[in-house]
Amino acid sequence: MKVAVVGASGLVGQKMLQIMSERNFPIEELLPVASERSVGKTISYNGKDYSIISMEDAISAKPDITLFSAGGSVALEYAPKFAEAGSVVIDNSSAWRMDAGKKLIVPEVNGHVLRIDDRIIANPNCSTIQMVVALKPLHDAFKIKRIVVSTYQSVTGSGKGAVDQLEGERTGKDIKKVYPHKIDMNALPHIDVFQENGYTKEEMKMVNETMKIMGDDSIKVTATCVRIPTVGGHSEAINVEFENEYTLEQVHSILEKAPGVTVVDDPSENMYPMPLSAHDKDDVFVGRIRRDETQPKTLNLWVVSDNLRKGAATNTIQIAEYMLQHSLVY
Ligand code: 11C
Repeated sequence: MKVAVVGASGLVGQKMLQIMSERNFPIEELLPVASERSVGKTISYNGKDYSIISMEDAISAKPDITLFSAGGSVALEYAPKFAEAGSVVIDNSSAWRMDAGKKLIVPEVNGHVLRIDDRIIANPNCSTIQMVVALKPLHDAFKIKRIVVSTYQSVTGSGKGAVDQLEGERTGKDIKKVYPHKIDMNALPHIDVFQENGYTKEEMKMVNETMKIMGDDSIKVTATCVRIPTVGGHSEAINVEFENEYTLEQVHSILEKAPGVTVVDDPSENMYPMPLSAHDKDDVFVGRIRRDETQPKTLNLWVVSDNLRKGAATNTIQIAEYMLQHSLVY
């Protein structure tokens, strides 16, 4: 496969390269692409140096697969050009996610909807991915009516500048701020921009993307997204109400068998998922599984995952792997 990675020098682009290497993704030719100012610089992959090339050169090279992690406006402009050149494009930005003609994919949840004529495929938002991986098997068993989710999100979700801001605040270095407030020793109930309805764009992504990925517009979602000074992954406190009754034994048994899920739930041993332990792992970790005692058919869960891996790069590579395994790349 000839594979282009657009945004190869960013946090997610770098993670994509690392994960392709770990998983022996079948790359015959790698085309790293980044902004004009990075063209000509080198990046290494599997111990070999590669020169960063321009978007135009990458399009002319007609890659079989193009992985985008370069923001919405770049994806809107260039993803169709790669697709027209015959590439399967998998885009990490929000540009194409809610486009009715594009699929929004988490392979464990809805990989089966992919078809050979899908040329631009959207990768969901990180906080949505980990929630649907944990909840889809429970939806299949008990049918979800409503989800109330509060997130505790890692600074890595805002890119390298945010990691630098946190580090700068901890070490007393004067660093350009990404957030409107100090992030160290703080919690900001503000991820992405505020919308007219008072919710942030991140919160509305969790609402709209969940319904699209689950293929069920009847699922009600309400979210509060909060940035906290962690780097290892995003955490979510999820309250979920089902149509049908469940038992905790059934929930445990379903989640233990669910693809991409690891249950860590032994409070007597202080065992529960945490960003520190989820860091650099591909699974979605679920714990604190307990009944909501205030309402029937309702469950509380704590869900943690590395947002740069399953929340971004790993999911993208898994979509590409799914396309290859099902002969959907030509
Ligand atoms: C964050 N979830 O943690 C965001 C990052 O739509 O892909 C990813 C934004 C997106 O800030």
